[in-house]
Amino acid sequence: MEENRRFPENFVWGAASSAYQAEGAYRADGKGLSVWDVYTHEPGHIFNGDTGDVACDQYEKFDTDLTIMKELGLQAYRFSINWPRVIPDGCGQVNEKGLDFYDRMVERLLENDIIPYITLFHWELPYGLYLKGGWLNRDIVQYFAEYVSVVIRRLSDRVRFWITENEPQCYIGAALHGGGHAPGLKVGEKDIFLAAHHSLLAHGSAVEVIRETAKTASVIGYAPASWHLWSPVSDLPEDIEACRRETFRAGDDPVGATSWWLDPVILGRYPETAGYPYEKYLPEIRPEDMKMISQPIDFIGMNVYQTYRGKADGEGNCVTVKALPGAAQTNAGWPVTPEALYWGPRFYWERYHKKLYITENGLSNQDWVSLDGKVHDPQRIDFLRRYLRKLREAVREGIPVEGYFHWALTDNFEWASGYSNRFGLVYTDFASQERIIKDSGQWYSRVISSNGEII
Ligand code: GCO
Repeated sequence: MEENRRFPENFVWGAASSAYQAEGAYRADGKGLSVWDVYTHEPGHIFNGDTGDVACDQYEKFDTDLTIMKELGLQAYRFSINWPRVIPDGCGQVNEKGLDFYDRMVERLLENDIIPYITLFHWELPYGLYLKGGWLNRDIVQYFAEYVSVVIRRLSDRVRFWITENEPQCYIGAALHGGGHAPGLKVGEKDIFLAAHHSLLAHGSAVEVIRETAKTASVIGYAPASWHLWSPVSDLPEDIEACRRETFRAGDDPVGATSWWLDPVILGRYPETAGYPYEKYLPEIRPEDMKMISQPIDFIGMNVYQTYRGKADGEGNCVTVKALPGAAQTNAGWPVTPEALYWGPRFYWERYHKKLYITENGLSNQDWVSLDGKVHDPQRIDFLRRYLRKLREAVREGIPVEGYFHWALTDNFEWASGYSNRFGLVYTDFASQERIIKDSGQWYSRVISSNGEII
């Protein structure tokens, strides 16, 4: 009998974006500034001096992108709300025109049977709050709760799926520790852990607001970066165990570690960090803090692109195995390692027993418009075929991955690398704002309609 190559019948196929990377309209209709609006205007931070002032102009061209989503047969679309577009100063006065934009996005998506998955924070920190200390000021927990409350009041009658925060390793770690992300600070260890704690409290306050005020039964997730992932080079139990331990070890770079973010949210405690003297850096943790942080959520969002390879060294450690010379890499120089989409879900499920979505996966590719006017990207198709086959293995072993969001829908603003890294299923001509569905987009459309059978 033909083996069943399909994903589960209720598996959700989508694509993703984020506000600063796609919307543009950085000063339109009363929108306030975010730290990225300011940071990209400061010389030297962004490749080629690119900014997100216009990006994919999705503020004006959403209907164009919606038509493409419909043509691809997308079942869901993940996007973020730009906090200062809704509350220009980050706290206080609401900008109704900003809310109206997202209200219309939700309406248009639902009219086209596309489920909105909304990320409440994808790094768009209001500049006004940065000036009040940003994530270093515990008041941000209340400001975030107020912002979330405004969004939930307007959209939760039609939106069920929420992701509170995206990749704190970036907007705390990289942003405050000299990692090339806005606002581009280099604060001390103590402040990094303080900001991290506040961002976890803000996550908890958002869960509380959604649970208490949403007008429909909400499904809430949290999406840290999944780059701290080791996959075994063999199926030997000792190699698997060594990689599992390394994946969740918060050792020499706790704030970069997955467990630093997911253990408090799911397990209600910070992880052990063998060998790293982090205790002296931890901020004051008030009695109610861990309870606030670890309010139950419904899923973990996994942004998975790659994995290290590892094996046991015979002394209880995991040795990272170097890639072979000339191993496949993407345009961004990331290794092509499809096993990430098997071992990541498996290790997360075994530790947290929480449903999962792949909230980001894809690659940067050297895409351009060929003489025939099309965008041929066989590398992306091969990459996705390999990764999705590994994901299908995990799902068929019973690991509850509920859906997959390709990063990204269209080529967009890729942070410090500007527009030099194209991640889209859809090509964006940033001069004309024309869109061209790439070969991979046409292929992904068939993946969706066959529920994965063609991979
Ligand atoms: C991230 C962010 C996205 C990136 C994407 C490609 O994971 O870094 O969520 O905004 O653009 O991952 O780097």
